[in-house]
Amino acid sequence: MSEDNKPWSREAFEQQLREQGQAYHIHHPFNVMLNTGEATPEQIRGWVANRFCYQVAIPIKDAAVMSNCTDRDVRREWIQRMLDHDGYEINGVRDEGGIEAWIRLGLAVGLSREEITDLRHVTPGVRFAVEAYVNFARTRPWQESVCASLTELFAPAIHKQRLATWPEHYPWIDSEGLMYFRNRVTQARRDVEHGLAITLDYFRTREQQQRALDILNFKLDVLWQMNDAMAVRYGLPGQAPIPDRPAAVR
Ligand code: AHQ
Repeated sequence: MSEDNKPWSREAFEQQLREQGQAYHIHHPFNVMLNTGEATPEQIRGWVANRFCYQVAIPIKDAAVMSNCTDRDVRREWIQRMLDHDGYEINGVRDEGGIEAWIRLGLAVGLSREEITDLRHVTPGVRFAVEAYVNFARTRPWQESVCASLTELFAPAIHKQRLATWPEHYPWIDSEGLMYFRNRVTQARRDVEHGLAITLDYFRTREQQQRALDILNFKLDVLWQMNDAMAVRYGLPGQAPIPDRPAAVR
């Protein structure tokens, strides 16, 4: 078997996955603008309102993973992701969940609950990228969707970057609004540990390992495209925004 066809060792495969972080949306100019203090309140409100479309899709995506997953042990762990986002009240223990925390972020940046939850500000490019991710999870083997979630290998860094920079750059945003990012640092680490073990176990041949890298790059495209769409709609430093398309008469 030529070197090119030999499977990578578990460690080398993990390293290949981690190297995809060079294309993570932490490096997108729109995110750089947000986290270096160059964003206007309108650009921040646009980002929060558009990212809500992604946040509410996560438990839908995870329910699609669950519906395809025949492994009870995996489902017992995976369901925690849905609870983290939707919240829960079990035997008197209550957690409002990440979606509610994201709404609080929206209120803290000056959006109303209604304009967040009715998705009126979501641009077509964000909507299509989110739908591509949900449809991937609905139609692909559950192990491939687990692999797609591994962009969260790089997520603690971006949440910590926001927590480190937003209070200084945007003192007008109540720090309570940043609770979502605080919670995600530990949740993302726990999710990635589970998802990475499944991925390293499932993708064994070199061809399968290459497929895993391709899946991760599909998800990196989803995140990158959301930022592209927000940059077009809300502008970048020195780049004028392009207004919403005319509202269809519904
Ligand atoms: O808040 C995020 C989240 O709950 C998830 C779930 C996970 C998945 O299943 O694909 N990915 C993800 C991400 C969240 N936040 C993004 C951010 O930049 O705030 C990062 C994103 C990810 O890295 O995929």
